[in-house]
Amino acid sequence: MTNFTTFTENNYGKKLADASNKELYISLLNYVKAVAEEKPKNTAKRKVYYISAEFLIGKLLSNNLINLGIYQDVKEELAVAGKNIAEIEDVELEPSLGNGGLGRLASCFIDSMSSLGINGEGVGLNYHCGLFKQVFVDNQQEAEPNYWIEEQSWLVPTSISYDVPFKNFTLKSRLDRLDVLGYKRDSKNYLNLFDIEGVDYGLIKDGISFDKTEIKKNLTLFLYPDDSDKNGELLRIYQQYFMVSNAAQLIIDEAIERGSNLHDLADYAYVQINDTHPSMVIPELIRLLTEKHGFDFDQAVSVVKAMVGYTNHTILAEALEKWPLDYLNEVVPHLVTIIEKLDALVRAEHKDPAVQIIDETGRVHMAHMDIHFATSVNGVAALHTEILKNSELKVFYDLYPEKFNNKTNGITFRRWLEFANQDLAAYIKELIGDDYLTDATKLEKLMAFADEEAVHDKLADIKHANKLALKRYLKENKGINLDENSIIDTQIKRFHEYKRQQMNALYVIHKYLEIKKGNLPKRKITVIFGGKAAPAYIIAQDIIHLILCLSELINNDPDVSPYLNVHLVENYNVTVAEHLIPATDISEQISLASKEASGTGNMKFMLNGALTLGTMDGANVEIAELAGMDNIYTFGKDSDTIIGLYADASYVSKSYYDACPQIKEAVDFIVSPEISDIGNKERLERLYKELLQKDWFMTLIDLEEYIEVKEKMLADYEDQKLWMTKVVHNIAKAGFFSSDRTIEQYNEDIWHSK
Ligand code: 26Q
Repeated sequence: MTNFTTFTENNYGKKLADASNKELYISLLNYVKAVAEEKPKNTAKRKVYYISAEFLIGKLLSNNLINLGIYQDVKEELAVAGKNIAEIEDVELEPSLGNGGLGRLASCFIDSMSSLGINGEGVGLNYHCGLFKQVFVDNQQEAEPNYWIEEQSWLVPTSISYDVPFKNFTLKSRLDRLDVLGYKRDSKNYLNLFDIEGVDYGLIKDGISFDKTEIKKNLTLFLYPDDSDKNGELLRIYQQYFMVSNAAQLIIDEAIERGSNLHDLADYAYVQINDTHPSMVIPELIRLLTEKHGFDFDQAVSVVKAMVGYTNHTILAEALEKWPLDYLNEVVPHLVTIIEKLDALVRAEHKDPAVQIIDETGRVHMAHMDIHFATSVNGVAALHTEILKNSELKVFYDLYPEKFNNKTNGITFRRWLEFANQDLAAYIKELIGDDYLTDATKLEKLMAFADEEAVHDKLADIKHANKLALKRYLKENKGINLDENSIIDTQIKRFHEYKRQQMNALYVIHKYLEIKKGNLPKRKITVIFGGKAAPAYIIAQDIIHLILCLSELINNDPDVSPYLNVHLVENYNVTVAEHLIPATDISEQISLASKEASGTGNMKFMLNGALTLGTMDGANVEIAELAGMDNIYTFGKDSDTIIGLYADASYVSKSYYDACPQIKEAVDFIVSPEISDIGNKERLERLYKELLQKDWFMTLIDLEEYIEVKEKMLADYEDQKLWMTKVVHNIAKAGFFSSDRTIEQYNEDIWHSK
């Protein structure tokens, strides 16, 4: 392949210097696609199909250039022509095929599968509008459609198409693919995104509302439409079945093509089910084997049982899918027949009602079906897996102890360090080389520099430069004025009560009141939030509203704003994360212990030299173990205590409010005239009442200690030698959180591909 300059001249008849950023983006897109086309596919006999309703892939240009090993060359070619690669990156629209952690994890995993040369592909849906775009109006979240597919995109059309039968009609699919290029590897995989032909944008009315019954025109219009009503839930079932029926047909076709007689299908394919959203792939594979390939039922079950694994990402009861049989009967009656037979198989073996697939109210427990018919059941961090084994899924662990295993999540260092924090990556390379990009444990070599003042100084310079870059980004794109000389304290993730953004907001109130009283901090603090709330999740919207009101109040108060700023960044997405994480000092990981299965943002911050302020939850526990308790700031009740409180229903939020004047003062401020004058009384009062009367996720139980530990952290920041020593420890020990390690473990213990 020629270099980019020649490619552009040959294909577009233009010198780089004469092309616009948009033209350069299009040329780069096609250049990368041309290079990718020449790469052979991975070929190991057993192919992994990672089926997921979400792939939060982020922008692809830079990631692809880095993985091809040509990022620096292209950057220089552009620079010589007076062009800035960052401005060309800006032209790309971010695909929004995921909500949060689960979708981003799937994207890191396909990157790692390719980077390790594993024959493994993603299978999902190509949502045309994806996750909604968040806009703030009157300090409240509103949702707009996010159109991300352009005329020229990374999607590569194929001629693959299947018929997917529903009760009342059959839908034809089309398959578009993205090339998934491994880091400096001469082979590739695909992300397979199934779609329908007739998507109709005209169905969209106000915001993101649309006619949910027009399945033939809306099936891939949005990601997870609001499922608070029946039509929403039915559409979700249509989407899920469409995804897995296509996946199952692809799996069977590809296996046959590669010489399988289908009785040996498990030698050719392994299906990883990412949460329960793709669980119907189990009965669908069985249906296809029996109806189309002459298997009897028991034969089909034993083949399928040897080729699926289930990953659990949550212990929140409301996120565990239980579809009413009636709904499934309305959409996919042919699958209900199979599910009932599977349920009968389970009943013949096990009498305990807690392990049945179909419960006494006629609901299908997708996770139960997965566990009975999978070879492997895994959690996503050590603590999470222990909770699954000892409480949430204990009855199943007692039945199948051999199936349960842990696979602590990971992140791809190519995107989250090499790309997002180029100065830090270059400095690490200078210190220890860059082989950590393929063997992350090599980062440990940084331990030799933990106490070196020159290294501390350089790391501080890099952090400052990243704050300046963030300042420019926020100014240009989000209308925010960032103070680059402040301590940057960041909480970015979906808005959910269990993640406790409201606790951070109460800290902000506390700090505001302290400043008003004249207790001024040594250094200015900027508290940054980012995240979307599900449109149907009222309390989460109320929390967003409170933070936006606080932001307005505080940033405009001349007494306070020299010491404290609060920002909620609009439309948080992967691109925003790539800017925020490298500039952050304090990583907020403050979920109620036992509730955050893993977290992956926590790992990204650690790798980028932020210190964690967190509870002993999810992967924070492993961060603490690896970095050492001296190098992380932990607080709060532990998971056993919290699980105990739920078990005996003994948490009373009001008792914490009554017992601690600091807490009372902060909570009362939510309905104070200062805030009420700015905000919406109904929202603020609802949130206030929720905290005092219910507080299901126990905000107040940890608030006092949270304030105390955060203050300690801010004080420690003033001792830069101490702080930077901790920073080096964190970066050096972050190697464990490479998704390459996670994927190697999946392959070693579950997939056995290669
Ligand atoms: C379920 C039923 C109906 C509608 C929607 C859903 C639904 C949608 C999305 C349920 C769950 C999700 C997403 C879950 C998720 O992102 N979980 C996160 O997964 C990460 C990767 O393992 C973990 O790090 C996080 O701790 C976990 O919250």
